[in-house]
Amino acid sequence: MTVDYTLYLATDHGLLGDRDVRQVVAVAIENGVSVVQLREKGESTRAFHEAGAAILSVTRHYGVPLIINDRVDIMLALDADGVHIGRDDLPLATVRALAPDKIIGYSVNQPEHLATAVANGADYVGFGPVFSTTTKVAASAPLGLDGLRELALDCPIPCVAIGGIQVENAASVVACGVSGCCVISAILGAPDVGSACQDLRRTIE
Ligand code: TZP
Ligand code: MG
Repeated sequence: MTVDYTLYLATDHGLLGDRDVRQVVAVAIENGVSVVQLREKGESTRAFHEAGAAILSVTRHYGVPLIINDRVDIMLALDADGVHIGRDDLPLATVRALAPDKIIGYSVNQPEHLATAVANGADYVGFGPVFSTTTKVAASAPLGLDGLRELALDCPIPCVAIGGIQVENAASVVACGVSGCCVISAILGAPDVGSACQDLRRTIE
């Protein structure tokens, strides 16, 4: 599957509030989101799986890939399109063996992590956090634009930037050479999800 990483939305149910995740994801896709990640920190396995089934019905309808954060078991149970893992999750080589044909993303914030990702068959990497963010608990120190540029320069696979990306800084992030931007609060925290997606998409392109 060829993936368009231009505008990558990760979910956060704290930011969704009472809104129906299916509706929000549908509006986001209709206005430019090209990949969706279900990120459910602190939810039960059952609730995570249920949220995945709900979102998958929407992403399938639009032909957009759904990536599951952290949990290869839930990704396989749903037959979702891929999984995004980091250094605290199952090892990348193990995940690749379990899911030979799925999209696998790997979180990177140092050159050594990028080497691990490439050597073990990741399909794409996420570079972050680029800027400081309150969305992720215990995120590593921000890379800044210089750190991001250095990682992107040597990257032989698609890469997305994440962490504190807003419409105001998205152009400078893209200028570092990434394939796209992954955002949470710039979309889910916006008063109008559709126009936030349109503004981000236009800026990134
Ligand atoms: N990984 C690094 S920063 C981050 C994740 C999941 C959170 C990004 O959220 P936001 O709201 O787009 O800064
Ligand atoms: Mg993880």
